[in-house]
Order: sequence, then structure tokens, then C-alpha cells
Amino acid sequence: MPTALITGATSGIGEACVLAFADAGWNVVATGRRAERLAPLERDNVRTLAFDIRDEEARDAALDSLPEGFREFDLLVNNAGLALGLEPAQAASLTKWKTMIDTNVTALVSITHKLLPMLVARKGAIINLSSVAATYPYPGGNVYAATKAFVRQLSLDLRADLHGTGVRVTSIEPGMVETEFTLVRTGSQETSDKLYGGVNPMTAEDIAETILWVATLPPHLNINSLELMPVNQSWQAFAIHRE
Ligand code: NDP
Ligand code: 8X3
Repeated sequence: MPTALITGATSGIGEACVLAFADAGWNVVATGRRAERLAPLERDNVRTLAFDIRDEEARDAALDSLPEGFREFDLLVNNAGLALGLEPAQAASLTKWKTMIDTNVTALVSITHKLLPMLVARKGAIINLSSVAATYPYPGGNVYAATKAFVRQLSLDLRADLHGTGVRVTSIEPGMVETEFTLVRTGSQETSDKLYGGVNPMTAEDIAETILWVATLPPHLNINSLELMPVNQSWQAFAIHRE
């Protein structure tokens, strides 16, 4: 059975991916910081590792501790990530910006770099969580959106370098998915509930099923990027300021 490493598995899309891939018979290694959220995911075919994705030493020690059968990956799902704040750039926190860059960009680049030789040897795949924010600017998106644009472009450029290796790379670009994302972004459950209320947003399971579908397509087929939105989300006109 193939083995998937899924980051950010303590909630939302990552957790749903772990369950979807495990149910489909894959071996899964699930990671995140909150060990108490990982424990219930453990099954015969699921191992969990608690570490901060930004901490390369902790990451490597955790990966080295994996038992036989869970040490070689056919799929890396780079899902761990976060948005912090919705303030305009001129009022935003530099600390929050750096946390988003360290997590969504630097840590993703580092774990991808570490696993690439193995993925090439096994003709594996990488599925990266980008966002509609990579393409469509919105007020307060600023650095979060920029990290997701990085993720999308990295996905495409990886494909160029991996040409001929058989390794597949996909950028998944969702709009509104109801998870802990907005709670983490704003610190307020009420704000999160208001944002998703009445929208019928996508669920973590919707995205996990899509990711499983992408991962199980015939090996000659690569989905480069895939943008998804709930039906009740679309675009607005340009904002015009009049003096
Ligand atoms: P959640 O907040 O529910 O899940 C985020 C996951 O990332 C958690 O498991 C969290 O684990 C993990 N994570 C965050 N920081 C770290 C860290 N430093 N080290 C290890 N793990 C970390 O949000 P979603 O499921 O919605 O988000 C998953 C991905 O999907 C993100 O990359 C997000 O940007 C992207 N996305 C989400 C959309 C949405 O509308 N929800 C839309 C488009 C993209 P823990 O805190 O336990 O470490
Ligand atoms: C999360 C979706 O639109 O809140 O990436 O930025 S959005």
C-alpha cells in the first residue's frame, strides 16, 4: 500500500485527509503540534507525529522515529498552514507576517526539499494547499495571500524541474472551507461562525475527497492546479476610491 505524509492533521482539511486516505487503505503519517488531537487518529495504518513544522530538528527526529512500513513516502500533502489577522498591511503585525511566512512558505519548502529525493525514487506525488487567495486579492489578505501565491507558483515550478521523473505535483486552491482557519485567523469563534453562517461553505471532507481523487488518478495524469469554491462564493467588482 502507498504511504502518505499529511501535515497539519490536527484539524480541518488535514484531519479529513488522514481519515479519507486511511479509509482508502493507504498508510498515513499524520503530523501537527497538538498531540492530543493526533492521538484519536491512530489506527493500524495511521501513525502520528507531534512537532512544530517550523522546527527542522524536531521534524527530523520525529520522522526518524517512524517504524518500518511508515518511513518511505509516496505522497506528501503540504497542508499545515495558517492565516493570522485581517488588518490592512499598514496596520498589520510584523510578527504575524513572519509566522505565516515561516509556516506556509519556509517550513513547506524545507520538508519538500527533504522528501524530494525519496519522492523521485518512488515516482511519488506532492499535493500543496494553496488558496483562491493566491489569485484574487482581498482587503486584509496581504501576506497570507502572498504565501499562497508562493505555494501555487512553487508547485508549477516543481513540475518543470521534475519533468521526466514521473513525480506529480498539484496546487489545490480552495475558497471558503469551514474549519478552524477563521478561528485561528481572528481568535474569535463568533467571527468564524458569522463568516460561514448561511453560506453553506465547503467542508474539510469536500477538500479531502478532492485530494484523494487527485492522488489516485492514473499515474500519467497530472492536475496542475485546482480551484474550488462553494456555490455561494464568487467575486465582486473592483473597489474604486473617489476623491
Ligand atoms: P485549520 O486551522 O483547521 O488546520 C490547520 C492545520 O495546520 C492544523 O492541523 C494545525 O495544527 C497546522 N499547523 C499550523 N501551524 C503549524 C505549525 N507551526 N506546525 C505544525 N502544524 C501547524 O485550517 P484548514 O484545515 O482550513 O487549513 C489547512 C490548509 O488549507 C492551510 O494551509 C490553509 O491555508 C489552507 N486553506 C484553507 C482554506 C479555508 O477556507 N479553510 C481555504 C484555502 C486554503 P496545530 O495547530 O495542531 O499545529
Ligand atoms: C483561505 C481562503 O479566501 O479566506 O485561504 O483567503 S480565504
